[in-house]
Amino acid sequence: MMKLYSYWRSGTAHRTRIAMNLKGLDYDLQPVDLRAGKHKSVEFLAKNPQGLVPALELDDGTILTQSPAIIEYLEEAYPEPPLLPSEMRAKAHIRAMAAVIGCDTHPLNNLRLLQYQKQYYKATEDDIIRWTGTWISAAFSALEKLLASHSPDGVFAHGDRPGLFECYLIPQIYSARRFKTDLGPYPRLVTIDKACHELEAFLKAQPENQSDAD
Ligand SMILES: N[C@@H](CCC(=O)N[C@@H](CS)C(=O)NCC(=O)O)C(=O)O
Repeated sequence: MMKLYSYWRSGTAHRTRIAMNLKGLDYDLQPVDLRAGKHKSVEFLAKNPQGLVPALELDDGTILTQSPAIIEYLEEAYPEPPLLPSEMRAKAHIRAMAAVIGCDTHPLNNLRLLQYQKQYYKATEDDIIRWTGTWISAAFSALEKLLASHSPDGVFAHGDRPGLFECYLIPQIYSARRFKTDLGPYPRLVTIDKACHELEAFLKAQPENQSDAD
């Protein structure tokens, strides 16, 4: 069985768990305690020299890293059900919206950046909330507009099922709530979040439902 190296509150591990659940894949969850610094251990660095979760160990021992690469691998190795639309332009729009979160938002709010700001710039909790809120709000404002122009109908970003975009969005909304970002201006995103939380694949991936959650 595939092994997923994960941390319950990691947004990137969360998005990978959702993708695996949407595809109905079984995996053995291997918790890596970020707060205890286990991602910097010799054992874990041998699996991922970047010292970041997630990492996915395949049945033959191959280790994949970087959640976008892992999810693209899963999409190719297990095409059904697809996470991406088949039409090329629709696919590009979905990938772009996922990248708003994956490339331009999550990295700015990651644990190591926040720890660095606290250590070297003496950032307070208020500073951190302002920082994270700034980038989350910028992304969510753009996503509301992108969804309105690319997917004006229905609940999800494409069709009547969640896919790649929702894998990225739901962990980012979880993080936005954690950092006290006001979600009032983003009604479509909140509607998508609500609809996803009625689905088993998302509930099973929720941080609080992980074996290493505290
Ligand atoms: N681009 C990477 C980012 C992975 C990443 O930043 N993981 C975080 C958890 S969400 C982590 O391991 N952080 C450890 C740290 O910041 O020290 C991916 O998508 O897999």
